[in-house]
Amino acid sequence: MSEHPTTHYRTIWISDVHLGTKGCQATALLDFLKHTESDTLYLVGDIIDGWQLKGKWFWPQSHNDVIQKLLRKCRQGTRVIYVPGNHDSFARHYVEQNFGGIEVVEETEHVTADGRRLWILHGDRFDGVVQFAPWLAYVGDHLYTVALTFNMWLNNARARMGLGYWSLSQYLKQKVKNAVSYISAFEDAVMQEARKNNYDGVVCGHIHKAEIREVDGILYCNDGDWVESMTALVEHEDGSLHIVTWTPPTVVREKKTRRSRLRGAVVMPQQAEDPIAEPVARVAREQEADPPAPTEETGKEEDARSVIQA
Ligand SMILES: [Mn+2]
Repeated sequence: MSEHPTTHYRTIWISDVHLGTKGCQATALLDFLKHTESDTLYLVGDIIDGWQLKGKWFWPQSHNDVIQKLLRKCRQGTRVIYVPGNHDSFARHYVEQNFGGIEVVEETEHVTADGRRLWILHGDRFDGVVQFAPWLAYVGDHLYTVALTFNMWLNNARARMGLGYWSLSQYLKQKVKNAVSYISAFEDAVMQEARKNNYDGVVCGHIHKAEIREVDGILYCNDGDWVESMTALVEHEDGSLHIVTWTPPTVVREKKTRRSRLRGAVVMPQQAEDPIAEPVARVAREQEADPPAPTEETGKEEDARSVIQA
């Protein structure tokens, strides 16, 4: 049982849930969805991880429950708008259609109660203009502690093999530094594009880092993720925006459910497993994408194209 009362917001944004992966905090998200209500709920991409599901099937009951909860909210009158991301780009085939009332759009606009026009998109289209791998932001963090121990072991081994000292922690520190510059480069690129398109601000996900900040009159909001930070962006009745960090109830360990038993219960479009869907969508994006003019730091177009996908 959780001690959270039900809270009503004008709008809620969540993204980067990555249903279908072990990292997904479905139980915490379910708790959040049970205790919050909104006129509009935006699903800002990477809700279902089609990339992972293509490889190894992982779909416990709680992941199904999240989908059912979203559909139930829709039936009960919440306007649910789904803006697919790069991990669930299969859903981009359903743009302008709906799944059980959930509207699917490539990107959209939201007007706050106080009249600000916000651009709603996942954010992966900026991968082409921003270098470095975003996953390093949190992988680096955890790995760093482990690295200190591992480094000792590694260098003992290297010494035995007659090799010189090599600092893994230094290497990782550099990676973390790159991740930090990745995040600020991403935020800058998104804000620059929002300004170009005459929006007052932008709400995105993708980099798993919740944030609200304003730079020169442009509002940048990122709703974070449900893999690690368990965050959502909310709009109150007066139009003010806040990040909610959800403290999950006591974590109940989930039993891995058998694939055969679950197959029939999964609510998912068949295209999720279509190996062509993702490459096609990626090519289409690359062709369609109209990235902002390269700046000095991100000027090398060719290098930028080969960036690891978030
Ligand atoms: Mn993403």
